[in-house]
Amino acid sequence: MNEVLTDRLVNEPSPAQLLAMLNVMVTIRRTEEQLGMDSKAGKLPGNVHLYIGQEAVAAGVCAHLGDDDFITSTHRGHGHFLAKGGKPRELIAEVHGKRTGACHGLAGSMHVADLSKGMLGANGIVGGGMAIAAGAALSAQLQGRGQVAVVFFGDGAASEGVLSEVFNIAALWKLPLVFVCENNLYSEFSPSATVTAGSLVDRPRPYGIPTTSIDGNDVVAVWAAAGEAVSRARQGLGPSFIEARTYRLRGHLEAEAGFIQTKYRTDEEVASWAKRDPIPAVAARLLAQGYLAEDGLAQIDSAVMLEVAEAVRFAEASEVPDMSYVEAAGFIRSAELGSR
Ligand SMILES: Cc1ncc(C[n+]2csc(CCOP(=O)(O)OP(=O)(O)O)c2C)c(N)n1
Ligand SMILES: [Mg+2]
Repeated sequence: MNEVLTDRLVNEPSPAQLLAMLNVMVTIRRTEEQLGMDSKAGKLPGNVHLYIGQEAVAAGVCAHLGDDDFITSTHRGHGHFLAKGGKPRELIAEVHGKRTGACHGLAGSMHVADLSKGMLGANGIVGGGMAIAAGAALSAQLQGRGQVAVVFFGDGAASEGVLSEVFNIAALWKLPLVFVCENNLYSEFSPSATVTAGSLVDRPRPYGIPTTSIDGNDVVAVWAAAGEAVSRARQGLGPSFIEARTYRLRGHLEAEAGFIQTKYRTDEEVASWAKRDPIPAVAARLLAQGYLAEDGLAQIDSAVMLEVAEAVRFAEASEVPDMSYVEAAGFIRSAELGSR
């Protein structure tokens, strides 16, 4: 299946690296559970698409990236934001539409970005991050400092035409770009099999792009595949493609219970994937290796919960942006402001 990405399991993360990834995954989980509650309580100005269940993908890939590297994300972008080093309080304040948020409350859940961390943005346009990531990868190539770009996208987005264009130019120009397709088996409420022809892992093959399909709920497998892909990119060997097979444990968006009349996936299917939750799996591995105490996961969890609770208080106490703030931030000219 995999022509060039080889010897993945020879290279395992150290216990410290695995613990760091566990921390990231718990941070994503608890931050998103909070945002899910806030959404249901009507406290958010917009919708949220939660990443719960898919945390191992963002954590395993971003473990290889520094602030100088770039990522682009999707409408389901909170996990990518946090894994790339964004802070829960800046995300929570942003999703609450507050001026203390990562984008001054002007971007919200679906467009949150943190340029200081190379997080070029979530994106409400399905497939919208692909060409942006190619541009970032071209910039990295021209700078010649070994930076890489990673584009996260879903199985549904893989059928957007722009992906072919980006495959073509990335392969031709050997751009330092890593494609990470998170195949969670659904596009909104449509099972992949009803909207996706063939197999995703095969799609980059005609362009000569190395490609692999891995268990996206196994953070070690993600880490290993991403490590090779990022290393290839940093060495100037060009793009790679990773299909990470995973599952979202929540709805397509939190509000869906209010308008979806018919079930589009079975309780059994959700339950079977819940048993493959990536977080307890990592904790069990570290425990078995003697690198996590019996209550180690609970301790990580308590610390994260405190941080999230503090972030919520911070967001709730913060002001919403107003038009003068938008003007000061340089997004709009006073002449335009006057005419509104
Ligand atoms: C260009 C475009 N087409 C359609 C939509 C509506 N839409 C939002 S999310 C989504 C499904 C995306 O599925 P996938 O890429 O698998 O991501 P997932 O939601 O599973 O994470 C669609 C069709 C959109 N936002 N943008
Ligand atoms: Mg999907």
